[in-house]
Amino acid sequence: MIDALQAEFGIPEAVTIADGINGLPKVALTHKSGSSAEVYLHGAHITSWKNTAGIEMLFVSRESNFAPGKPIRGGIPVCFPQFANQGPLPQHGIVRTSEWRLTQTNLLDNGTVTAELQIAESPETLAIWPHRFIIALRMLLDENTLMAAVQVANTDDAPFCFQIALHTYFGIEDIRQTSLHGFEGLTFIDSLRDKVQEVETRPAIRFAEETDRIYMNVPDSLRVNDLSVEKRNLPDVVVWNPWIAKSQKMPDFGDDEFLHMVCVETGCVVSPVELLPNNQWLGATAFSVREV
Ligand code: TA6
Repeated sequence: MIDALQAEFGIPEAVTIADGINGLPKVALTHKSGSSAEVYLHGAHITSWKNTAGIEMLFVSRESNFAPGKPIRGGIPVCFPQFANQGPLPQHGIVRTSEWRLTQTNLLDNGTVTAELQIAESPETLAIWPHRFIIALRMLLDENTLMAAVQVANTDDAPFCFQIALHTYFGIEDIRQTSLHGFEGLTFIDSLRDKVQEVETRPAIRFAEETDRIYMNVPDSLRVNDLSVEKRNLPDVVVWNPWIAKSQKMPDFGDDEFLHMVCVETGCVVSPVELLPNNQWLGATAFSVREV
Protein backbone atom coordinates (compact mmCIF):
# COMPACT_ATOMS: atom_id res chain seq x y z
CA MET A 1 0.00 0.00 0.00
CA ILE A 2 2.83 2.41 0.92
CA ASP A 3 4.58 1.82 -2.40
CA ALA A 4 1.38 2.45 -4.35
CA LEU A 5 0.67 5.66 -2.39
CA GLN A 6 4.26 6.81 -2.84
CA ALA A 7 4.05 6.15 -6.58
CA GLU A 8 0.79 8.07 -6.91
CA PHE A 9 1.28 10.92 -4.44
CA GLY A 10 5.00 11.17 -3.69
CA ILE A 11 6.77 14.39 -4.80
CA PRO A 12 10.59 14.43 -4.73
CA GLU A 13 11.95 16.50 -1.83
CA ALA A 14 8.42 17.55 -0.83
CA VAL A 15 6.07 14.61 -0.13
CA THR A 16 6.93 11.11 1.05
CA ILE A 17 4.56 8.36 2.14
CA ALA A 18 6.12 5.90 4.57
CA ASP A 19 5.46 3.47 7.39
CA GLY A 20 4.96 5.43 10.59
CA ILE A 21 4.81 4.11 14.16
CA ASN A 22 3.52 0.52 14.32
CA GLY A 23 3.47 0.53 10.52
CA LEU A 24 0.62 3.02 10.26
CA PRO A 25 0.95 4.93 6.96
CA LYS A 26 2.01 8.54 7.28
CA VAL A 27 2.57 11.39 4.84
CA ALA A 28 5.65 13.54 5.41
CA LEU A 29 5.70 17.06 3.97
CA THR A 30 8.98 18.95 3.65
CA HIS A 31 9.27 22.60 2.65
CA LYS A 32 12.39 23.87 0.81
CA SER A 33 13.10 26.12 3.84
CA GLY A 34 13.50 23.07 6.06
CA SER A 35 10.12 23.19 7.81
CA SER A 36 8.19 19.93 7.83
CA ALA A 37 4.96 18.27 8.91
CA GLU A 38 3.56 14.74 9.17
CA VAL A 39 0.02 13.39 9.03
CA TYR A 40 -1.19 9.83 9.58
CA LEU A 41 -3.96 8.36 7.44
CA HIS A 42 -5.26 7.12 10.80
CA GLY A 43 -7.60 9.92 11.84
CA ALA A 44 -5.99 12.32 9.32
CA HIS A 45 -3.98 13.01 12.44
CA ILE A 46 -1.27 15.64 12.12
CA THR A 47 1.45 14.48 14.50
CA SER A 48 4.34 16.80 13.69
CA TRP A 49 5.08 20.33 12.58
CA LYS A 50 8.71 21.43 12.75
CA ASN A 51 10.08 24.88 12.10
CA THR A 52 12.95 25.56 9.70
CA ALA A 53 15.41 24.73 12.51
CA GLY A 54 13.79 21.31 12.93
CA ILE A 55 12.24 22.18 16.30
CA GLU A 56 8.94 20.37 16.97
CA MET A 57 6.02 22.72 17.58
CA LEU A 58 3.42 20.08 18.47
CA PHE A 59 3.20 17.63 21.37
CA VAL A 60 2.65 13.88 21.02
CA SER A 61 2.70 11.74 24.14
CA ARG A 62 5.48 9.21 24.48
CA GLU A 63 2.75 6.86 25.73
CA SER A 64 0.40 7.44 22.79
CA ASN A 65 -1.31 4.56 21.07
CA PHE A 66 -0.76 4.18 17.35
CA ALA A 67 -3.30 1.47 16.64
CA PRO A 68 -6.50 0.95 14.68
CA GLY A 69 -9.53 2.13 16.58
CA LYS A 70 -7.53 4.10 19.13
CA PRO A 71 -6.90 7.87 19.14
CA ILE A 72 -3.39 9.25 18.93
CA ARG A 73 -2.62 11.31 22.06
CA GLY A 74 -1.34 14.65 20.87
CA GLY A 75 -0.83 16.40 17.54
CA ILE A 76 -4.06 17.68 15.98
CA PRO A 77 -6.98 15.27 16.44
CA VAL A 78 -10.03 16.03 14.25
CA CYS A 79 -13.14 15.99 16.41
CA PHE A 80 -16.32 15.36 14.34
CA PRO A 81 -19.38 15.26 14.47
CA GLN A 82 -19.31 15.49 18.25
CA PHE A 83 -16.96 17.28 20.64
CA ALA A 84 -15.89 15.46 23.80
CA ASN A 85 -18.80 13.58 25.41
CA GLN A 86 -21.38 16.17 24.40
CA GLY A 87 -23.62 13.54 22.81
CA PRO A 88 -24.21 9.79 22.33
CA LEU A 89 -21.20 9.15 20.07
CA PRO A 90 -17.71 8.04 21.14
CA GLN A 91 -15.58 10.74 22.78
CA HIS A 92 -14.71 13.39 20.14
CA GLY A 93 -16.74 11.63 17.48
CA ILE A 94 -16.12 9.06 14.78
CA VAL A 95 -13.30 10.22 12.50
CA ARG A 96 -10.21 10.58 14.71
CA THR A 97 -10.01 6.78 15.04
CA SER A 98 -10.95 5.97 11.44
CA GLU A 99 -8.78 5.46 8.39
CA TRP A 100 -8.80 8.35 5.90
CA ARG A 101 -7.74 8.29 2.23
CA LEU A 102 -4.90 10.37 0.80
CA THR A 103 -6.52 12.15 -2.14
CA GLN A 104 -4.14 14.88 -3.27
CA THR A 105 -0.62 16.26 -2.85
CA ASN A 106 0.92 19.31 -4.46
CA LEU A 107 4.09 21.36 -4.62
CA LEU A 108 2.95 24.85 -5.61
CA ASP A 109 5.08 27.28 -7.62
CA ASN A 110 5.66 29.40 -4.49
CA GLY A 111 7.05 26.37 -2.65
CA THR A 112 3.95 25.62 -0.55
CA VAL A 113 3.53 21.87 0.01
CA THR A 114 -0.03 20.59 0.32
CA ALA A 115 -1.78 17.32 1.10
CA GLU A 116 -5.45 16.43 1.28
CA LEU A 117 -7.06 13.49 3.04
CA GLN A 118 -10.73 12.53 2.90
CA ILE A 119 -13.17 10.29 4.73
CA ALA A 120 -16.80 9.51 4.07
CA GLU A 121 -19.54 7.62 5.84
CA SER A 122 -19.13 3.88 6.22
CA PRO A 123 -21.44 1.09 7.44
CA GLU A 124 -19.79 1.53 10.86
CA THR A 125 -20.42 5.28 11.02
CA LEU A 126 -23.93 4.99 9.57
CA ALA A 127 -24.76 2.54 12.33
CA ILE A 128 -24.16 5.19 14.99
CA TRP A 129 -24.56 8.44 13.01
CA PRO A 130 -27.06 7.96 10.15
CA HIS A 131 -25.80 10.64 7.80
CA ARG A 132 -23.82 10.58 4.54
CA PHE A 133 -20.90 13.00 4.46
CA ILE A 134 -17.44 13.66 3.08
CA ILE A 135 -14.80 15.45 5.13
CA ALA A 136 -11.59 16.71 3.58
CA LEU A 137 -8.60 17.75 5.66
CA ARG A 138 -6.23 19.98 3.71
CA MET A 139 -2.74 20.81 5.00
CA LEU A 140 -0.63 23.62 3.60
CA LEU A 141 3.00 23.86 4.73
CA ASP A 142 5.07 27.00 4.20
CA GLU A 143 8.34 28.25 5.68
CA ASN A 144 6.76 29.61 8.87
CA THR A 145 3.15 28.42 8.69
CA LEU A 146 1.16 25.21 8.82
CA MET A 147 -2.50 25.57 7.87
CA ALA A 148 -5.14 22.91 8.47
CA ALA A 149 -8.49 23.37 6.73
CA VAL A 150 -11.46 21.07 7.17
CA GLN A 151 -14.32 20.96 4.68
CA VAL A 152 -17.52 19.08 5.48
CA ALA A 153 -19.93 18.14 2.68
CA ASN A 154 -23.48 16.92 3.30
CA THR A 155 -23.91 14.25 0.64
CA ASP A 156 -27.17 13.08 2.17
CA ASP A 157 -30.74 14.10 1.31
CA ALA A 158 -31.49 15.50 4.77
CA PRO A 159 -29.82 18.19 6.89
CA PHE A 160 -27.48 17.21 9.70
CA CYS A 161 -25.87 19.09 12.59
CA PHE A 162 -22.29 18.63 13.75
CA GLN A 163 -19.67 19.93 16.12
CA ILE A 164 -16.12 20.09 14.85
CA ALA A 165 -12.73 20.98 16.33
CA LEU A 166 -9.02 20.83 15.61
CA HIS A 167 -7.91 19.63 19.04
CA THR A 168 -4.36 20.95 18.80
CA TYR A 169 -1.71 19.95 21.35
CA PHE A 170 1.11 22.51 21.32
CA GLY A 171 4.53 21.41 22.58
CA ILE A 172 5.90 23.81 25.21
CA GLU A 173 8.90 24.10 27.52
CA ASP A 174 6.91 24.47 30.74
CA ILE A 175 3.18 24.99 31.26
CA ARG A 176 4.01 27.17 34.27
CA GLN A 177 5.80 29.62 31.97
CA THR A 178 3.14 29.51 29.26
CA SER A 179 0.71 32.30 28.36
CA LEU A 180 -2.18 32.51 25.94
CA HIS A 181 -3.20 35.88 24.53
CA GLY A 182 -6.43 37.12 22.93
CA PHE A 183 -8.98 35.90 25.47
CA GLU A 184 -9.42 38.92 27.77
CA GLY A 185 -13.08 39.91 28.19
CA LEU A 186 -14.40 36.71 26.59
CA THR A 187 -17.06 34.50 28.16
CA PHE A 188 -16.07 30.90 28.78
CA ILE A 189 -17.75 27.71 29.95
CA ASP A 190 -15.78 26.00 32.71
CA SER A 191 -16.03 22.25 32.08
CA LEU A 192 -14.54 21.59 35.51
CA ARG A 193 -17.08 23.66 37.45
CA ASP A 194 -20.43 22.35 36.25
CA LYS A 195 -20.34 24.31 32.99
CA VAL A 196 -20.52 27.62 34.87
CA GLN A 197 -20.04 30.62 32.57
CA GLU A 198 -17.61 33.39 33.50
CA VAL A 199 -15.73 36.24 31.84
CA GLU A 200 -11.97 36.01 31.37
CA THR A 201 -10.47 39.01 33.15
CA ARG A 202 -6.78 38.24 32.63
CA PRO A 203 -4.83 39.83 29.73
CA ALA A 204 -3.02 36.49 29.42
CA ILE A 205 -4.19 33.00 30.41
CA ARG A 206 -1.66 31.23 32.64
CA PHE A 207 -1.77 27.79 34.24
CA ALA A 208 -1.45 26.54 37.82
CA GLU A 209 -4.07 23.76 37.88
CA GLU A 210 -6.16 21.55 35.62
CA THR A 211 -7.83 23.81 33.09
CA ASP A 212 -10.68 22.86 30.74
CA ARG A 213 -12.56 25.84 29.33
CA ILE A 214 -14.60 26.58 26.19
CA TYR A 215 -14.10 30.23 25.21
CA MET A 216 -16.90 31.54 22.98
CA ASN A 217 -16.86 33.96 20.06
CA VAL A 218 -13.10 34.24 20.15
CA PRO A 219 -11.34 36.72 17.83
CA ASP A 220 -9.61 35.00 14.94
CA SER A 221 -6.07 36.03 15.97
CA LEU A 222 -4.51 34.39 19.04
CA ARG A 223 -1.07 33.81 20.49
CA VAL A 224 0.30 30.72 22.26
CA ASN A 225 3.65 31.81 23.69
CA ASP A 226 5.51 32.84 20.52
CA LEU A 227 3.22 31.05 18.09
CA SER A 228 0.45 32.88 16.22
CA VAL A 229 -2.87 31.11 15.65
CA GLU A 230 -5.20 32.49 12.99
CA LYS A 231 -8.60 30.81 12.60
CA ARG A 232 -11.53 31.14 10.20
CA ASN A 233 -15.15 30.07 10.78
CA LEU A 234 -14.23 28.39 14.09
CA PRO A 235 -15.74 30.69 16.74
CA ASP A 236 -14.87 28.69 19.87
CA VAL A 237 -11.53 27.86 21.46
CA VAL A 238 -11.11 25.12 24.06
CA VAL A 239 -8.17 25.53 26.41
CA TRP A 240 -7.05 22.37 28.21
CA ASN A 241 -4.27 21.18 30.42
CA PRO A 242 -4.88 18.02 32.48
CA TRP A 243 -2.40 18.96 35.23
CA ILE A 244 -1.18 16.35 37.71
CA ALA A 245 -4.11 14.20 38.87
CA LYS A 246 -5.77 13.79 35.47
CA SER A 247 -2.39 13.08 33.82
CA GLN A 248 -1.90 10.18 36.23
CA LYS A 249 -5.27 8.74 35.19
CA MET A 250 -4.56 8.82 31.45
CA PRO A 251 -2.90 5.55 30.35
CA ASP A 252 -1.70 7.07 27.05
CA PHE A 253 -0.09 10.10 28.69
CA GLY A 254 3.02 10.37 30.87
CA ASP A 255 2.51 11.60 34.44
CA ASP A 256 4.88 14.53 33.85
CA GLU A 257 3.77 15.37 30.32
CA PHE A 258 1.25 17.99 31.42
CA LEU A 259 4.28 20.24 31.89
CA HIS A 260 5.10 20.13 28.19
CA MET A 261 1.78 20.60 26.44
CA VAL A 262 -1.17 22.91 26.18
CA CYS A 263 -4.29 22.30 24.09
CA VAL A 264 -5.70 25.30 22.23
CA GLU A 265 -8.52 23.82 20.20
CA THR A 266 -10.30 25.83 17.51
CA GLY A 267 -13.82 24.68 16.72
CA CYS A 268 -17.57 24.98 16.46
CA VAL A 269 -18.51 23.51 19.82
CA VAL A 270 -21.12 25.68 21.56
CA SER A 271 -23.33 26.16 18.49
CA PRO A 272 -23.32 23.07 16.24
CA VAL A 273 -23.29 23.70 12.50
CA GLU A 274 -26.46 22.80 10.57
CA LEU A 275 -25.59 21.70 7.04
CA LEU A 276 -28.25 21.29 4.36
CA PRO A 277 -28.08 18.56 1.70
CA ASN A 278 -25.50 19.20 -1.03
CA ASN A 279 -24.04 22.08 1.00
CA GLN A 280 -20.47 22.42 2.30
CA TRP A 281 -18.92 24.03 5.36
CA LEU A 282 -15.28 25.14 5.62
CA GLY A 283 -13.17 26.05 8.63
CA ALA A 284 -9.42 26.55 8.95
CA THR A 285 -6.64 27.29 11.40
CA ALA A 286 -3.16 28.55 10.50
CA PHE A 287 -0.27 28.16 12.94
CA SER A 288 2.71 30.45 12.45
CA VAL A 289 6.09 30.80 14.07
CA ARG A 290 7.18 34.39 14.51
CA GLU A 291 9.95 35.27 12.09
CA VAL A 292 13.11 35.86 14.12
O1 TA6 B 1 -9.75 19.32 25.63
C1 TA6 B 1 -11.08 19.16 25.92
C2 TA6 B 1 -11.34 17.72 26.32
O2 TA6 B 1 -12.70 17.42 26.13
C3 TA6 B 1 -10.91 17.49 27.76
O3 TA6 B 1 -12.02 17.43 28.62
C4 TA6 B 1 -10.16 16.15 27.70
O4 TA6 B 1 -11.06 15.07 27.80
C5 TA6 B 1 -9.53 16.27 26.31
O5 TA6 B 1 -10.57 16.80 25.51
C6 TA6 B 1 -8.94 15.00 25.78
O6 TA6 B 1 -9.94 14.14 25.36
P1 TA6 B 1 -9.48 12.65 24.94
O7 TA6 B 1 -10.74 11.94 24.61
O8 TA6 B 1 -8.57 12.79 23.77
O9 TA6 B 1 -8.77 12.11 26.14
